[in-house]
Amino acid sequence: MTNPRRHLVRTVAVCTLALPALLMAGCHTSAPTTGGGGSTGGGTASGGGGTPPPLTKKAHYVVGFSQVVSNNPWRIAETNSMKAEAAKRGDKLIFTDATDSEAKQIADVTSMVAQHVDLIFLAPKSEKPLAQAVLKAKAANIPVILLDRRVDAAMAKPGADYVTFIGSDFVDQGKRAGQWLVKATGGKAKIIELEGTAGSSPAIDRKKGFDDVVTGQPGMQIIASQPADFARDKGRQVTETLLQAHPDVTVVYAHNDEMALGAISALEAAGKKPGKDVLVVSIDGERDGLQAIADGKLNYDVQSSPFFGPVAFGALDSYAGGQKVPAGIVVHDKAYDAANARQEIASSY
Ligand code: GYE
Repeated sequence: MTNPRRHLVRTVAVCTLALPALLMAGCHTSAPTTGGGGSTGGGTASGGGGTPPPLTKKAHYVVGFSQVVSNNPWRIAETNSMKAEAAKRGDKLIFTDATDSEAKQIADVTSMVAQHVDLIFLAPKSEKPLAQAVLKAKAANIPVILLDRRVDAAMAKPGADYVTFIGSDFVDQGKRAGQWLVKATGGKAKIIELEGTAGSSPAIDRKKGFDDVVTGQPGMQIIASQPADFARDKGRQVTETLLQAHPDVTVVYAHNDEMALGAISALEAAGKKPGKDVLVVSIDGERDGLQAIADGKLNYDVQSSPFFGPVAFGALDSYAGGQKVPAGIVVHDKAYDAANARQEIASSY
């Protein structure tokens, strides 16, 4: 079976080599690059076989964008990027917000299928339930491009059941957060980990990348790890509860900025100084996150770029033009700390 992560790793290596001009546009900092390879063969809708449905080249397209939720700046920046790119091209974007509900997101995709859109951009909530939505679209002969989260590769495969996955290397993001902490703490830490939405690819992979680094450090220990749904309020509530059982915590690692910001409030309410008594590391690079670094409350933030519009529509064009679209298009992310956060605030979201 093809391992999607291998596509992602290969991607980085081929980024600087000759690639279609449209996709090369993503080969600089914080924008997507290309890699991997699609499979070919006869089509089935059961998953794991054939090729994605074809897309006929047109002057203008009607496309769906199924967003998972709109409760934070990262999601809003992504939506704005998709809407702006569609408007610039004169394409029609049918937008839906699943309000973080898997059932609603499946219904949203089903409704796009019923409207016979040309292609569906899907930012799936979780890996398994949303694989079904991908297969439904495939059965209706509508190609899908996944944005920012994957679906389970055993249920639906890039290059076969859907065109491609465009997004960050989440394992690497978690690893970078862990490596920074090893340096900052000299390998000594008691860590609370706030996980993203259970069953979502960034939560699974950001945990894996980070935990792998920590496991190799005898003086570092994850004393509690719990989902807080990528949400600020939940991040605050979960941290509040965990602090009662673990007042000896020295680090909070959050899978996104929103949860880190919630944790910062909880730490302050408990009389601790976030960024000093308890180090806080996170992922995303929202404006509020960068401001928290400038304020000395967040220590390190690995970027996860939400600006998918140009690359998403670039991949659509390549696919419609009959070019081979790689199975994975990886976003390259930078990182923020006290040395650069302040000057990045103005251009953040
Ligand atoms: O980090 C988080 C969001 O899927 C990469 O989801 C995305 C993550 C992002 O809600 O803030």
